[in-house]
Amino acid sequence: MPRSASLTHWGAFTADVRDGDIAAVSPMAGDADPSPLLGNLPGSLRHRSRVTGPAVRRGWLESGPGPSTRRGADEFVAVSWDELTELLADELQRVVDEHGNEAIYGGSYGWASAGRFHHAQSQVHRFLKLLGGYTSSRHSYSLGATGVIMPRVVGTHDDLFKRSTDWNVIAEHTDLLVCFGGLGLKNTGINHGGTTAHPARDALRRFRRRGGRLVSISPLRDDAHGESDWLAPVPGTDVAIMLALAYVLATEGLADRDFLGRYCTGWERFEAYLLGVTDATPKTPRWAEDICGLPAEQLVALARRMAAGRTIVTVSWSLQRVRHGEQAPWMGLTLAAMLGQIGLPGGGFGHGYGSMNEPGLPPLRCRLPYLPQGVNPVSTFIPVAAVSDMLLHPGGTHHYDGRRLTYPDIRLVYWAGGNPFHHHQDIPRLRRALGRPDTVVVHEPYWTAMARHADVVVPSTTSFERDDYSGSRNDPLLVAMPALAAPHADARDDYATFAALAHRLGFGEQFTEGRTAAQWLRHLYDTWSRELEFAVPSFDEFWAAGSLRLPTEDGLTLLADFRADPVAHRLGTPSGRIEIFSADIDTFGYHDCVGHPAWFAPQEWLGGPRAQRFPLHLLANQPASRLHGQLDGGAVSQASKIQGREPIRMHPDDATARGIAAGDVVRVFNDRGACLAGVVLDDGVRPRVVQLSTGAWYDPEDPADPDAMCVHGNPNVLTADVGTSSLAQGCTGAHVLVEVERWGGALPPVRALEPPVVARR
Ligand SMILES: Nc1nc2c(c(=O)[nH]1)N[C@H]1C(S)=C(S)[C@@H](COP(=O)(O)OP(=O)(O)OC[C@H]3O[C@@H](n4cnc5c(=O)[nH]c(N)nc54)[C@H](O)[C@@H]3O)O[C@H]1N2
Ligand SMILES: Nc1nc2c(c(=O)[nH]1)N[C@H]1C(S)=C(S)[C@@H](COP(=O)(O)OP(=O)(O)OC[C@H]3O[C@@H](n4cnc5c(=O)[nH]c(N)nc54)[C@H](O)[C@@H]3O)O[C@H]1N2
Ligand SMILES: [Mo]
Repeated sequence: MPRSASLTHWGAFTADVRDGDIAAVSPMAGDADPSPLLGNLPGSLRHRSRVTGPAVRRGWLESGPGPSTRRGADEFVAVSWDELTELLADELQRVVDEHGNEAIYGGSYGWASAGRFHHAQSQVHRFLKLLGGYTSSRHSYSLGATGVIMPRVVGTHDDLFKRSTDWNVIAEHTDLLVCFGGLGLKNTGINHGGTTAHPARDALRRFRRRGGRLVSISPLRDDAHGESDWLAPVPGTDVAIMLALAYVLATEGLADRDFLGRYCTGWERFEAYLLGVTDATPKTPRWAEDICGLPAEQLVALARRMAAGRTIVTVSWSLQRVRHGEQAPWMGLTLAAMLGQIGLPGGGFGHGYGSMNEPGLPPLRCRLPYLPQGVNPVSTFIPVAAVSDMLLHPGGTHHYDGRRLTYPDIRLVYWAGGNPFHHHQDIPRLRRALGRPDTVVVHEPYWTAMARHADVVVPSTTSFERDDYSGSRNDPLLVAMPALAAPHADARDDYATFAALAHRLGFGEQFTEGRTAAQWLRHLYDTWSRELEFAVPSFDEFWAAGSLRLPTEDGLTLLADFRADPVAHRLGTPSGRIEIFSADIDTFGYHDCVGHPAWFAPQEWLGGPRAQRFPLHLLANQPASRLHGQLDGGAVSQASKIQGREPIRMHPDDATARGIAAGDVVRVFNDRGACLAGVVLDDGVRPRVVQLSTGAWYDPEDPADPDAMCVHGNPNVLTADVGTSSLAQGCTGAHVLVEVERWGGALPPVRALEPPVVARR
């Protein structure tokens, strides 16, 4: 591999580098289905939106730390690296001395970039632990509900993705793939840490050639790749559909009662609910039809088809990123248990095929090199999506997974490698929350909205401006990432920033252990290779070769061990079995998550009263044109924009009814906020559904007004900041009700990619 090779979360590539920037990229040879997102890389290293040097908000510099409504609107002042280190170290020390380490919020959620050593989350968390600790966050925006419900009912959530049924097993054995949330290939380009194999498209081709059929249950036709049976329900009603399918299986003698008795607990409690014994509402296909809009006959036919062959029920991750998001994966698992094929090749349950390039890919037989993280002396944490709540309500309490948690009083927010203006819901509320702490620190390569809302902006290198290596648990290659270019302007590695801070704060030796970044790379590799049960080349040989192939566990079937021997391989649940009824959850007494999977009407859905005011259901899904907000200025992302705005897809009938034409700019709004977007018409979108992906950089028309319209199309100005339920408190950003109207006024310019003014002193 030539020296200009590197790795991103969406694939490995070789680059032509000219004038310190990536000029062109080619996918790594051998990638079966390279991600189009590689096209966002050229021009990204010297892009005008890069942070060129350390900067401090003028109000903070002149008036000192304290709550402020000026975050996001104030001017920045350039400071030297020495000044920045001194200011920041002193402020960290002040907060620790006056308020204790708990007053630092270091959850710092976000994807950052590929790289085992320079990974921003690993660096910031290690640094803050050595500082004496910080309030942390649990779980992810990706899998907030799953991360809590699935360990309780199947004993794991990780194994559902990392030890899932292999794509090859599906291609060879599955007759029917029933995909709740579809099986879109737009998402399977990506895996955290980097990915070099993209087998999904080819596996689906082989599956179809063998006669396999795919049923895509999704409001969007293109959530299924290739030929499939498309069922387009009302969004948010999948649990009702699953219950109706379960009802047919239970009442037509198609449920595998041996499997339910041997491998599960609580079937009877659930059956009483299913049949309406406990609530006088049998969950019949007719009942579900009124909720989901799919004809009852279609549901009956689907249930019978599912029982007639080898079937996988797979639930996309999006279905748990909504209010009551615990229910869809739990009910999907229950439905698969009723079919009795869990643990059989090509049958059973899946979670996230089509969500990530992870389910279906064989896991490594070893771990990857890792930076030791140490222990956080502070035990206070929040469910990750409770960040605004925490900042707004110090001392407030909330339910979480059977406990009652109290919010700490946060004085300093530290972010490195994530963008809350990308990931968090209800941006107007987030802006008010970010006004509360004394200090907001952000490490960023780019002037994202989060950087613009910081008091202290620390310019980071990108992953292409430093040596590193990376890989992921479900990819066979460890890939060397030699720097492609020198750091842009005055940017520094996060490691160098933390090392300087640690030295000034008196724990430099512990943080660096006396190693430079280059020495760490070698050290982590050498330590790792000594722990392996097989031999690998020396670090120098690996670096020269550019990549290293690691052994994988091929041909897995999810829960095959458990099926073969449920005693020896008992699950990590209280019963050791799949819990269709969870006595623990039942005892929590939550009104919004009971002891068995159940249908709860959401707040943001077309069947509820709110839809009279905001009659369109917006899907804020993952963008096909980039990873989250990363490289929004890249060519692929920019090519998707309409008059510079993020595209919103809608059904032609909904557009006509509002006097809207393709290519128009529209205002998308509800009672929380508004944004502009550019219209794409598509009859592959269910009527009364619109789709506006996440990731357009937040661009408030008036930066001083937290309620300002976003002129660029960030859907998180519209979404509700509420947890999935008292159980998991996961992110619910996938769905929101809106209205759309043609924008008749003058078009405000998009300024998100223009760097803010940074004054010289
Ligand atoms: N409405 C709605 N909201 C959602 C979702 C949804 O479906 N709907 N999806 C959610 C999901 S699943 C996720 S995972 C989140 C994603 O949310 P995030 O992970 O926060 O989004 P990214 O844009 O990837 O942010 C990563 C940031 O790290 C920066 N970065 C990259 N490399 C480095 C580095 O080396 N050092 C430093 N310091 N910074 C670096 C990038 O420039 C970028 O700004 O969004 C969530 N938000
Ligand atoms: N290109 C690209 N790929 C990505 C990412 C990215 O930013 N860009 N992000 C990655 C990350 S961090 C994550 S966590 C995963 C997330 O993976 P997911 O959460 O699965 O991804 P989404 O694109 O949000 O949703 C998938 C599809 O679910 C459908 N859907 C939404 N609501 C409903 C519903 O109520 N019912 C039904 N039946 N279908 C519904 C939508 O049509 C949507 O296109 O994606 C990963 N892949
Ligand atoms: Mo995610």
